[in-house]
Amino acid sequence: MTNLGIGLIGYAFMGAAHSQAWRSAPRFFELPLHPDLNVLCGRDAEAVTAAADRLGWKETETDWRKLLQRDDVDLVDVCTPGDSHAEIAIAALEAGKHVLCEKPLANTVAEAEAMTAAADAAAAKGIRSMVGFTYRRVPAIGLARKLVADGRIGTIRHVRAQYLQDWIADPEAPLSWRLDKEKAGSGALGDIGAHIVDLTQFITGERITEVSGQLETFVKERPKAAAHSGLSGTASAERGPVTVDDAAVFISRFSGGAVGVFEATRFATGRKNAIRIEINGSASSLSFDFEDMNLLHYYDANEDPETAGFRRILATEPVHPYVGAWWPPGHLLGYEHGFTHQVVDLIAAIAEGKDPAPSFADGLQVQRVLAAVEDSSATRQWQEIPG
Ligand code: 4PW
Repeated sequence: MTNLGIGLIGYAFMGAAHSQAWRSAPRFFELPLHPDLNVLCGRDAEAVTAAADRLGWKETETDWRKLLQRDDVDLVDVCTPGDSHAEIAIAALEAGKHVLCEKPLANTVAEAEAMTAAADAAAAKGIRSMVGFTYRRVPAIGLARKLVADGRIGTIRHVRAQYLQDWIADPEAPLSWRLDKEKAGSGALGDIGAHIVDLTQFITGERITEVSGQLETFVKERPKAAAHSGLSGTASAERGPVTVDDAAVFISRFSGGAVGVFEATRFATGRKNAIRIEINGSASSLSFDFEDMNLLHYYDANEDPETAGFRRILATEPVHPYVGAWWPPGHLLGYEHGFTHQVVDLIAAIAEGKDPAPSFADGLQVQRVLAAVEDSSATRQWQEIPG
């Protein structure tokens, strides 16, 4: 079997999640190419070496430009904050490397446009790119999309989506790069709102065409971080400004005529990673919550009213997307499995010479929705999404 040399940039929360995906994919799925965890890249030599040992990488680099020059790297996996996505991804594509880039694709529409142009040029030479909207790969989400595509939901009337976290509800929680506009582009809007924009469009097969939104920053100043790990950190004595939104809410129209209500916040006290999506159609409804991610709730409006009601579908059968490669029915999957499914799909697309989804063009479209929400909040006007 041919090998696919992987170079991963970044080794914090997302880098660790991607590392385990590259490692576990060939252990559970039959793959046309074998991913080799060749190089892990980070700026701090000591820290990246320790991370490489822990996460299973053979070698390290401290300069991503050197990573792009290596012959043992066929694919560059970008797990850095958003401010470096465009520069790294475009350079990698130009160097002839396939690219997997974390979401949101970029910090601005202009960057996302440049990345999409680079991806299109690279695709013409057989170089593939994908943006990491990993929740698409949750089996219950794949099932929801299939039920919509099979016509089981009928005409979609309502799309309701929330992404709720609470890791900065405490006003003394320290500043992380995710609260810095220069690094992250936006706050809850881009970090987690981007996921529900992508997921609702993925499930419904419709595009968001227009939005009216409101952004809010509840806590304007916080302690600077002394150290970080994942979404938590240790506070230092110094304070600094929060330059992004803490919460983003918006209503929308979809291309098929549905109306949408969206909410993304890290201030939903008690909600840790609740991605809640409900779709109401003319024939039935679907409901999902990531905090119970193996379940899809389904209501069939054609059932006998005496016994009709939402029923729970445990999406752990071999007929459900990706599940057949894992455990017997009822043996649940978790957060990390989505990342494994993501690289499985990417490797398949590379081997088949096809463009994977979600593409950089899909990432650009999400970026346009995010920008429209920001514009709408600033102008207090509805904003159309171009294209
Ligand atoms: O992409 C998202 C993040 O940036 C994640 O899926 C969860 O929220 C975990 O971190 C943030």
